[in-house]
Amino acid sequence: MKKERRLILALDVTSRERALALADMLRGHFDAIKIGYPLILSAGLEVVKEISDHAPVIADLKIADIPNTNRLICEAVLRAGARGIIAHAFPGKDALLACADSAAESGAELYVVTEMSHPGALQFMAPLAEELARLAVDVNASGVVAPATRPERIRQIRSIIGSRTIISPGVGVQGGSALQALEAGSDYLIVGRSITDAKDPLAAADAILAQIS
Ligand code: BMP
Repeated sequence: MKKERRLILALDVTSRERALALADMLRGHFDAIKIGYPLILSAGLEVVKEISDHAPVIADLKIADIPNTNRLICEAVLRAGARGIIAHAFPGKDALLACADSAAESGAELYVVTEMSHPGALQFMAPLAEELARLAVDVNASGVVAPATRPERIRQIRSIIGSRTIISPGVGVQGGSALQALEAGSDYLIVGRSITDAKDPLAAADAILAQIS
């Protein structure tokens, strides 16, 4: 992923046609497009390749299984054309290493979830987030996912992961501020509904770009 716009589009729509139309309309506004279960389960795995024609795809499958299953999931989605994958660290080092190895074999990026952006993440994830970030460093992940809704946590996680990449969801609909997340040390903002559900997605994307540039 080339750091130009500092924006990643979360394309959580369930229609292949709508997804492709948005990817086309918003071409050049994002450094990558993140797609996950909503689109892949609705449109099929081939949609990874189709979206890749517009921007590098990060497959957000939040992989969280035993090492062998993790490897099979990673290989399937990387073979389909994903350039990045997102995995959970809580299943432990061996499970996360399976993802790291698969990503490395494909020259793809691995992002590890630390603390999620929604309120419920405070229940189980927040107390473990720093250990999860350390595990991301241990397996040599490209970066981590850290919440734009809690910029102070981005700052803390940055102090653990050094120069690795931080990608941050939670801007807009979830209440996070784009500027505050970047100021706290995030490299890329992940933005979905504020753009995809807007009457004019192009204008909404331009407005965020203007705000952060
Ligand atoms: P939205 O901007 O519409 O809230 O979308 C945020 C995107 O980031 C969604 O795809 C969601 O699954 C993802 N995400 C998140 O919101 N918080 C996290 O902690 C991790 C995520 O991947």
